[in-house]
Amino acid sequence: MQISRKDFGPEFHWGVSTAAHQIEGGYSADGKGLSIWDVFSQKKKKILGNHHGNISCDFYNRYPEDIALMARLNISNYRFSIAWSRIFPSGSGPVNQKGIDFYNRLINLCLELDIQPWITLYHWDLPDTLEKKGGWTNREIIHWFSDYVACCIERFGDRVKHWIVLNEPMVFTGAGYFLGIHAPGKKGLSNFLSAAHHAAICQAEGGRIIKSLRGSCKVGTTFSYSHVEPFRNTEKDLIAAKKTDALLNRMFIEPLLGMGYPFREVRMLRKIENYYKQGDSARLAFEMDFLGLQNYTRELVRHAPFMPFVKARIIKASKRQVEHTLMDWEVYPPAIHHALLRWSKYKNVKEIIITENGAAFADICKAGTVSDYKRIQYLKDHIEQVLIAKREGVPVKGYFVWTLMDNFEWAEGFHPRFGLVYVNFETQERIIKDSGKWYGNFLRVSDHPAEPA
Ligand code: GCO
Repeated sequence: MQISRKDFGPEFHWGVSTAAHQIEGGYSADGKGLSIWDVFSQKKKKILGNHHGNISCDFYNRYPEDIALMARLNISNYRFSIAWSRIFPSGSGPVNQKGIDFYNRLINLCLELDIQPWITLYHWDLPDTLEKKGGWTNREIIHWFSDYVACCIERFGDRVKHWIVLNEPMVFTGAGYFLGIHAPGKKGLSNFLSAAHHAAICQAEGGRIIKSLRGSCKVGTTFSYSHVEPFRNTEKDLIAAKKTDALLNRMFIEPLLGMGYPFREVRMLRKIENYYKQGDSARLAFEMDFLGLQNYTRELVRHAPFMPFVKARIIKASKRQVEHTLMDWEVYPPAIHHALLRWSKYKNVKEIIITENGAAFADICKAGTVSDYKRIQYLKDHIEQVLIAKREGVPVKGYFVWTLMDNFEWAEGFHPRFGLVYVNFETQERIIKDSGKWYGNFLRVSDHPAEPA
């Protein structure tokens, strides 16, 4: 199928996404406080190759060049996050004006170049001072987070029309507070359930605060979603898939939609009620203007009697010998279509934006070019699936590629390259990959003066 931007209509939002800790560097510049990722990355053997994000893409200093590059690629929406500890170095208390100044410069430059900023308030980099007080496991986080959100809206809400409260709560609570493989490296069920419940309240609370301070802003929040299927067509694998799906895909969206947590499928989740205070059930719900869907792959799941809580295990793509990315995620474009259809069946979902989709491949830079044809195919195939869903009536209103440029991929360090733009981390040189050129061409509208690349 030959697709073009026109098929999606003029209102469709096309963009790219990034996150502060993954690109900014400047980890202690101009009064910034440390975040849990700054601290976690200093510990041995937490990050592949002992990499860290202290400098990363040096976006803190090089943002003018990067935003100009975005304009050259005809990208008209830019989703980025604010580093909480740049604004509040200790998480709460006095504001760091220099941090505010940085985001003002960034927002103003985007607007000058006709790029709409979409801001994620929390993309995993909690101020470390707050972690020392328990971080997401401490119910006080609701107050800390509310103050931070209110400050951002007061300072930037006059120019930023689209706000995203949280990035993938399942991942930062699951990997950070249950498995301990992401910052802050905590483990265990009680850490997870308390962190998860407070995050679920914060996602709704954040929406309420934004709307009460600036009713004209559009508010959303994002969720990771991997379409889950049973490995074999057996009763046991089917049950395993159901439980995994509830945990991975339903645990945060359903309370927001007023449906509560999926207790029925995953019984251990009931223990989350230990962290309830009066009024919490209602407090978990909020009607967002849009929901951000972040999809990369599907998961096949089989029954595994010794796995705690879900008795299920994901079978990796490499084991199944199917096409996969460097993250060992199967390349399976219909997953995004499944996800869109499923979300459209929920009540109260007004608009869906694909806030992340993309792939890491072993990119090689040869004589100043990166021929990443696999990424081009990946993007084309996924965009096509989005179009199919749109034509079927799903209210999908935007698509953002993860990501603008190669960056710090959390526990995987700088190994997986997800960018449309190649970054040489020694020289900080940027090279537009073939996929970047392709996206720039795809986005070009005839009356647009810019030429990609
Ligand atoms: C996430 C985050 C991004 C990742 C991307 C690739 O979805 O995990 O939002 O920060 O870098 O998804 O793994």
